[in-house]
Amino acid sequence: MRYPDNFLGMEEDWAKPYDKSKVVILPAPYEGTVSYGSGTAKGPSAILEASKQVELYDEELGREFYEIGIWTEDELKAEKTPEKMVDSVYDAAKKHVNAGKFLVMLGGEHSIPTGTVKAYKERYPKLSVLHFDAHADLREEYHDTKYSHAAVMSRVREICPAVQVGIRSLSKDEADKAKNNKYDIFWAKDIHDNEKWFDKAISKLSDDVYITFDIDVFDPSIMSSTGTPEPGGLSWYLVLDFLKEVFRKKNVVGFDLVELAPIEGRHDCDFLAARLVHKVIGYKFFGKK
Ligand SMILES: [Mn+2]
Repeated sequence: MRYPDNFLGMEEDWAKPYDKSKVVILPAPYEGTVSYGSGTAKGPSAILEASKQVELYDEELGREFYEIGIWTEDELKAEKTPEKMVDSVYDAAKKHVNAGKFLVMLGGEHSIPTGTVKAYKERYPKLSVLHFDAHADLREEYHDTKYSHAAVMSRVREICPAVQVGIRSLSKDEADKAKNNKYDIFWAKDIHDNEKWFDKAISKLSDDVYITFDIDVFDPSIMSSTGTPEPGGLSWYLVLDFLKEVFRKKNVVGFDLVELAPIEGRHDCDFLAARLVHKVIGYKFFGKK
């Protein structure tokens, strides 16, 4: 995908070809199992559009990142069922994972990471998943499908262990399941105002980590453009500080950002998502001390 539609809206001179790029941005505008507010299918294009306004220079890391090569793929076609979509994501992810790329998938709704996690698990047998979300997503199935966004962490936990961060909404069944299985969950109420939990959360992860990031983990005051906003979310700097530590201490192999449902006129939310992707790329390649 060429100028001006790639991530950061880079001119052809700066946007390296696929084989010279370390990062692959994969837009996956799928929206098939959404339960409340809709619009996540427009998430990837809104992030790409907003990314044109992101400064190439990062003030925190004191440098630009684009020379590592950031390739933007064409949008993944939406499939008819969530199960087929997960397969399609898996096939696409496998290609990029095998090519050694740092994959950044832009959703779309939160049913699709099952495909990326499966692809990464094949390459990194000791993979663990770090999950940011307001919701536990631990239902067994939802609206008659096991591949619903509301069940995604049940599917992911069938593939590999996970640590869940920022959770503040779940059903009684999900709560019972989490308790009975002693799942590692860091509740928003305990972590939103301090960093004391950072080391403990990181210690629960294996060395190779895949991050799935539901944008609704942020507080709705800074992130209202999402289908199921929940009060009491995390702040920008707390999330960045935690991510920075994770990237320093672990081998983060892939990342997805899901559930942005753009609202016309709320450019701040689209921009936040684009800036987060840029930060993550910076932490991955320039964040080690
Ligand atoms: Mn969520």
